Amino acid sequence: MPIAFVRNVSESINQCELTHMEHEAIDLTNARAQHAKYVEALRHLGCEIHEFPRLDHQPDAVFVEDTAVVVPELAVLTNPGAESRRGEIESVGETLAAYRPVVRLGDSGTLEGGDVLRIDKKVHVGCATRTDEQGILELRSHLEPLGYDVIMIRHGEALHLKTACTYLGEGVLLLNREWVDIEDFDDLEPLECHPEEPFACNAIRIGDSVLFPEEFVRTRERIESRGFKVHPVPASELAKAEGGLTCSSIIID
Ligand code: CIR
Repeated sequence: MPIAFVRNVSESINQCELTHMEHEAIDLTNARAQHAKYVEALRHLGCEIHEFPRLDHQPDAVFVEDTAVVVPELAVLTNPGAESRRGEIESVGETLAAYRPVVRLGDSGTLEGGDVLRIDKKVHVGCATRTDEQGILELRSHLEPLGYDVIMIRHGEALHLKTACTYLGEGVLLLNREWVDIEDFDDLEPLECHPEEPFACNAIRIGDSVLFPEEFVRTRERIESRGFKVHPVPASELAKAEGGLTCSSIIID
């Protein structure tokens, strides 16, 4: 059974980092209600849920994905490009140590988990605002000896690589072509988001379903037409903090 690590929304969420968006008030009650539905959906789709302790003084702590890259053999704690987020790492490491040997990236480079898209032994890593070349080199030094191919991908205006694309399974990459180039992904079939829904490329495949934001109905139609079963969840409140669905969990097998 997969385990999904999650963390509840911090009281200080309105002080979150923003890169491409203007500040818009986040309703904490609604953010927590939507987060609870997300956790319930993960449970419904077969995940065992493990909660990291809440960190109210860390505004972005709900976005646990950015703090660690976990493969079956190892957990690599990151050095987030956003300095304000570095205080999130310790509690994640303490918990993950019960499941994997844990290593930590040094502070000469930066890397956030939202930039890491792993498809089996291929680890695609976005290089842009939050992750730099040195961070990628360090991740590679941990993963290549384990047989992983670490591939650097330059992406445009998206905050993270997984804002621009995620893997739906069966060889299909959901992507926004404005932000990422399908040629960077060997042999994958592109499925483009609807042009009016540029943020609709962040989905999570679990079991035989695709967890997907309920707001993006046009892209949902495209995913369903391609033959995938979609499990919609509300995600509009944390989207104001530039968070998508993958950001709010670390899922391990
Ligand atoms: C940040 O800018 O760090 C947060 N406000 C949003 C992080 C979203 N994480 C992700 O896409 N993996």
